[in-house]
Amino acid sequence: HYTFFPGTPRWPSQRRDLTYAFNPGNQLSDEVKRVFANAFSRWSEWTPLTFTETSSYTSADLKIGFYAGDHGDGESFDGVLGTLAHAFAPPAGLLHLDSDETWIINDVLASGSPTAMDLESVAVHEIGHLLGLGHSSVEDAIMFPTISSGVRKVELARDDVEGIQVLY
Ligand code: TQI
Ligand code: ZN
Ligand code: ZN
Repeated sequence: HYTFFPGTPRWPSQRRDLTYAFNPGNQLSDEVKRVFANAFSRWSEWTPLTFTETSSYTSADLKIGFYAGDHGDGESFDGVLGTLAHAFAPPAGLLHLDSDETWIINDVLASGSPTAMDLESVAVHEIGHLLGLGHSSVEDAIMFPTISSGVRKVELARDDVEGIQVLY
C-alpha cells in the first residue's frame, strides 16, 4: 500500500503547472532529457499536474542534477550502487542522481556493466517522492523500495495511481 511523507506534504492547488530544469553544470544529452520528459508524463497522465522544462534553473520548481559523493545537501552519494538517487518531498523539489552509477538510457547499456541501473525507472520513482509519495508495500508498485540492476520498471501500478490521486 502507498504511503506519504510525515505531514503529507504536496504541491498546493495553486501550483499544479510545475516547471523543471537540469543542473546547468551537467551538460546532459537530449536522450537524458527525453527520459525525464517521459518519466514526468507517466505521472501527469493520472493527475491534474503538468510538467514543463525550463532553461532557468534558479526559478524552476523541480531541479534535477547528477552529482558525485558529497554535494552539499548532507546526503552524500556513495559511488557505484548503494544509493542511486534521492529526492526531497514538496516543496523542496530537488532530485539528485549519483553520477558514479552506470546509467542505462533507453535500453542502451554501457559495455555490459553488471551494475547498470535503468535511468527512467529510477526517475519515475524519484518523481513520485518529489510529488509527495513515500514507499509502498506493493511489490509491483513504482514506489516499492527495491529495484535490481538492469531491470526496467517504469509503468505505474494501480497502487501508485491510487496514492497520487489521493494527493492531487
Ligand atoms: N534512494 C532512496 C529512495 O529513493 C533514498 C531513500 C531512502 C528515501 N529512504 C527513503 C527516499 C525514504 C524517500 C523516503 O528510495 S535509492 C529505489 C528503489 C533508490 C531506490 O537510491 O536507494 C529507486 C532510488 F525503490 F528501487 F529502491 C531509486 Cl527506484
Ligand atoms: Zn543530493
Ligand atoms: Zn524511494
